[in-house]
Order: sequence, then structure tokens, then C-alpha cells
Amino acid sequence: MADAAARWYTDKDRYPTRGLKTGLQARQEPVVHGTPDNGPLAAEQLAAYAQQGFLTFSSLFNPDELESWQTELARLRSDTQTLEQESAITEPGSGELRSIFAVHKTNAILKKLCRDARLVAIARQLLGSDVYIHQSRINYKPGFKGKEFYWHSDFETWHAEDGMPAMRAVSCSISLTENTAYNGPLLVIPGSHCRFLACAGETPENHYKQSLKKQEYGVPDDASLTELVADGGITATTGPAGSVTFFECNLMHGSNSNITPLPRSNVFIVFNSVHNIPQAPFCGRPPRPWFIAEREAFDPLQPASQAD
Ligand code: 6CS
Ligand code: FE
Repeated sequence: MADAAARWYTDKDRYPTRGLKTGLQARQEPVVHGTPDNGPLAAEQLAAYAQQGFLTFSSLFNPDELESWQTELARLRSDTQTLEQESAITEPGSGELRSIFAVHKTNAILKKLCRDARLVAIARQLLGSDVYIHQSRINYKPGFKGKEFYWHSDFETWHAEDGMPAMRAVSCSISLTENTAYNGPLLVIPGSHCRFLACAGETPENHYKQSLKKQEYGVPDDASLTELVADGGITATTGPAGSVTFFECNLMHGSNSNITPLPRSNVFIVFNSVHNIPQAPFCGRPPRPWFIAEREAFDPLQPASQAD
């Protein structure tokens, strides 16, 4: 039987943005698409995710797994060829490595992490279906040089610039260094995922060449942000290396510049439902490149076991 939720996914632009108007509108899909009996999360965890828009796990991985990923991040950062890749994004001004996109495609060690069965099981339960990877990235946020990621909803960008029809995707942030209150942790506005914030301003051509360094379009207006924060507050998702935060695609989030000596390096994986395949970008621009958004391989993700 076709997925009962499939009826939501039409070609219509259900979340108009990047036009003249800004402002908040109600979310049109459930937050949690799965049930307690089809995954590792208990009913209480699903309820917390539905209300807050995120879930943090202090230790899902064991230290030796972590070490292999940390070593790979350091190797990539020191490899002179890395900065030559179009999937490598540098910090505005300093030229320091800011992000590497599509690591689930280009890096054997991180590909296995991105398909880890413990992560895929949680994503499948939250999205209530088979899943595939829409995007992955390392955000290095190096000490002293790691610049901010201004407030935004990922879904607002993925809807406008990748053509993602509906809110049925989830990001998984894996801390590979300690995320403290000081070194630019992921800041979230609990509950903000329940309203869609339309952003003003027509999307520039090849916007990603600027937005992945410093996003200036698709950012919320001050009045709407103030309202969201008044309702939900701000939470810093801190934790030791190895901690994991799943956050809903429409959760308003950002992070400050890192002025400490301590890097805040996280791997982000975006799981999307196979019933939420991107269509033509709703902003009217051509689709973004292969390393930012998956547009071809939507086969259901087969979880990698630890033995793989
Ligand atoms: O445009 C994007 O897809 C990226 N930009 C941000 C600020 N967060 C999500 C993603 O990495
Ligand atoms: Fe983001």
C-alpha cells in the first residue's frame, strides 16, 4: 500500500518563501512519522522530539570508533588536496577549512559512519519510512577561526533551493570534539520546528557559493526570531565527543563563532524520507550541485553494521 503520508507530497509549493513577505505559518506535517514499535526510541523520547524538535544522546559510540573518525577528520584537514575539492568550503576572510560536503559519498571511513545502523534506525523511526541521505558535511569550526552559522531553518533552504517538498527529514549532528558552551555549540530554539518562517529576499544566482560561508538570504527577520525565542528559549546542545543530536529539519538553529582554542568539529548527516524526494527548487533557480543535495540516488539506505 502506498505510504499513507504520501498524499502530502504534491508539486504545490506548500511553504512559499524568498518572496516579499516574511512571517510565521503553521507546520503542515506531523513531526514524528513513526511509532514506538518501529524503532529504538521509546514513546517518551518520541514525545520529547515532537515537542522540542531535537533529541540528544550523550554517548552512542565507543571510544575506538570515535578515534578513527577523529583521525580521519584531522587527515582530511591536513591533506593539501582537500581545499582543491569543490565540496570543500573555506571560512570567509581567513581561508581556513570551514566544511567538507558529501563525505558520505567521497570518504570510505565517513561513509560507514553515515550509514551506521544505530543512526539509520532512529532516522527511519522519526521519518516513518525508508530513508536516504540528502546531504552530509563536516563542519570543522576550528579554534579562533571558526565563524558563525547565523539563525536559519535548514528546511527553508532545502525547500527553496533543493525543492524538498515537505518537512520529513532529520539532521544528525555527531560531535567529534567536545561541544562546550564556549566553542560555538549548536544553538536551537526548542519548539520552533512547529512553525515555518518565510524569509524575504529573492534567492541570488549560485547562492550556495556565498551561503555556505555566510548565509544572508533565507535568514529569519528579527521580529519573528524574537517571537520564537520568547516562546521556546534557546538551548545550547553541549556534550562530550561522541554525543549525537538529532534535530528536525525545520528547527531554527545556528551557532556562534569560535573564539576559543578548542575546535568544535561535528559531522552532520541529513536523512530524508524516500517519500519526500526533491523536486524543482521552489525558488526557481537551477538545482544546487551534487555535493550539497542528492538528486539521483534515492534507494533506501541499508544500515552498515559495525562488522561491515
Ligand atoms: O544550505 C545548506 O544546505 C546548508 N546550510 C546551512 C546553514 N545549514 C544546512 C546546510 O548545511
Ligand atoms: Fe543548518
